[in-house]
Amino acid sequence: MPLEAFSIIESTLREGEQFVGANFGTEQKVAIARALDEFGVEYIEVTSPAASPQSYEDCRAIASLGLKAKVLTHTRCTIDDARLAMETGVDGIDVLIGTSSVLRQFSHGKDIPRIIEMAREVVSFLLGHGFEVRFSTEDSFRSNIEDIIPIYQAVDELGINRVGIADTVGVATPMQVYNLVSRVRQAVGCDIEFHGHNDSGCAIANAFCALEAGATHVDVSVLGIGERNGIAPLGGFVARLYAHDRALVSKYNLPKIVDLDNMVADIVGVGIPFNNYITGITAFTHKAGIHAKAVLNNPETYEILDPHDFGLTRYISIAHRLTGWNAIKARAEQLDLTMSDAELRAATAHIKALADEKPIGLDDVDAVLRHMIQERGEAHV
Ligand code: HCA
Ligand code: CU
Repeated sequence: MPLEAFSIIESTLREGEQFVGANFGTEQKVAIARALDEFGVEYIEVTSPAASPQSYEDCRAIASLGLKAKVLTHTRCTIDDARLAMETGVDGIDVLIGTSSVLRQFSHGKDIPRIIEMAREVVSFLLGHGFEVRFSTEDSFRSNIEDIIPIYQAVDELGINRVGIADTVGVATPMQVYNLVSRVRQAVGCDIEFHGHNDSGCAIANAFCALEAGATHVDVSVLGIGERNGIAPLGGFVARLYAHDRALVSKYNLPKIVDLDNMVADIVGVGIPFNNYITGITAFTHKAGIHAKAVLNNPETYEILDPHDFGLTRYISIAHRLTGWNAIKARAEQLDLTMSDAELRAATAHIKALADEKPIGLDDVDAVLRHMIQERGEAHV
């Protein structure tokens, strides 16, 4: 199914600020916003100006940077919050209210007719002032679908830009996301945003499925940082889109992902996980002899992502018992050692035996190769 034209709503400066390790200073926020803008995200979402006086100032600061990306802020569904958001100079305002019974009961205590009334009031107020507006139902997947569709329809009738579906607790499966987004797609004419948490590991798949079902906007954050273990990560989501069709992400400056992951990891004081999408240390490392041979012939055999498109290189690990003679041959060529196939096979057998005895490194591989040459008495430089 062809994906709709989509936009990324980058929420490192909103959802990401809800990550326990995030305590962004103004300069850090500006640096992150500029880097995201260089990458080319369509939207940058920042913390509500109602959160604190500094949040208000920072929201204004980001909105006045003159970025290519549109700047959004995020508010509760009240006229006071909406008014404050309007003052900050942002392009758009993402409004949200909890609609699950658990949130209605334990958070704000409003019933659905009252929520519809409040939504109408706040959304028409913001639209009337010329803002791009989104209305989202928090915890959509534990809300009653018969409750949330009328809410979406009510704001759609007002001419809202988009409605948001939020998997606040990371409970949804791709199939559930597909079904709910499809239902909403039939019910409203406006754009649809999806925001999904990663508590059970489905955030990227869910975001992708939302697009397949007709969503137009997807929320991500750098490294996926957010409440608890966060939301769909920018890099991983881009990897998913790239794997589907490279053309989908040709509009972005892909090598910038490395800078963004490093910058945000640094700022929030975490390491990039070894197995992270694109930027994990092992993301482009090949090991087994069969893999190494094929990758040396044509990297596409075992790579769905071309590291060069992300400004990175692949690495073939050869110093271990799973190595193969094609990989050892490539190493000999790198060292400018001319060896026969028989010699290379013998060297490979030797390296495997050595690796069975103890962990070995590239130095050991090189030593075996050089020793072989010396033994035949004709060293090549
Ligand atoms: C929050 C909730 C939220 C909002 C998502 C949205 C969620 O922490 O404020 O506005 O679409 O996960 O429901 O992040
Ligand atoms: Cu969230």
